[in-house]
Amino acid sequence: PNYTLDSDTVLEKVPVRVKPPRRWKVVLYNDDYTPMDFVVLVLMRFFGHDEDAATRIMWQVHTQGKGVCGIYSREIAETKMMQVNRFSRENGHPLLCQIELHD
Ligand code: NFA
Repeated sequence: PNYTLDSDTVLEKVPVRVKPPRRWKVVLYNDDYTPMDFVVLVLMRFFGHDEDAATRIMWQVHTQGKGVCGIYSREIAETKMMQVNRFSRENGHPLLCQIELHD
C-alpha cells in the first residue's frame, strides 16, 4: 500500500535496487596484423595498466585468442570499447575490442 499522511499527501513506494550492478568484461581479440606495441599502448592508455601488466595481457591475447582488459559497469565498459575501436581504426589497425557480461 502507499503511505498516506493526510487526505492529499501520498508517499508512493518506489522500487529499491537490491542487487549490485552487473559487471562487464572488456575483451581484446587477436588478429594477424595489429603490432604488439600498439596493443600494449592501448592497454596502458585506456585501461591504466603498467607496461609489465599490459605486456602480459597482450601476450595472453596473442596466444589464447582473447584476453580481458578490465571489468567495469556497462556504461564505462561500452565507452572504453568504443574508444579503443575508434583509436585502432584511426591508426589503421584491425584490433577488435568487445564487451561481455561477467559471470
Ligand atoms: N598477433 C599480433 C601480431 O603478431 C599481435 C596482437 C596481439 C594483435 C594481441 C592483437 C592482439 N602482430
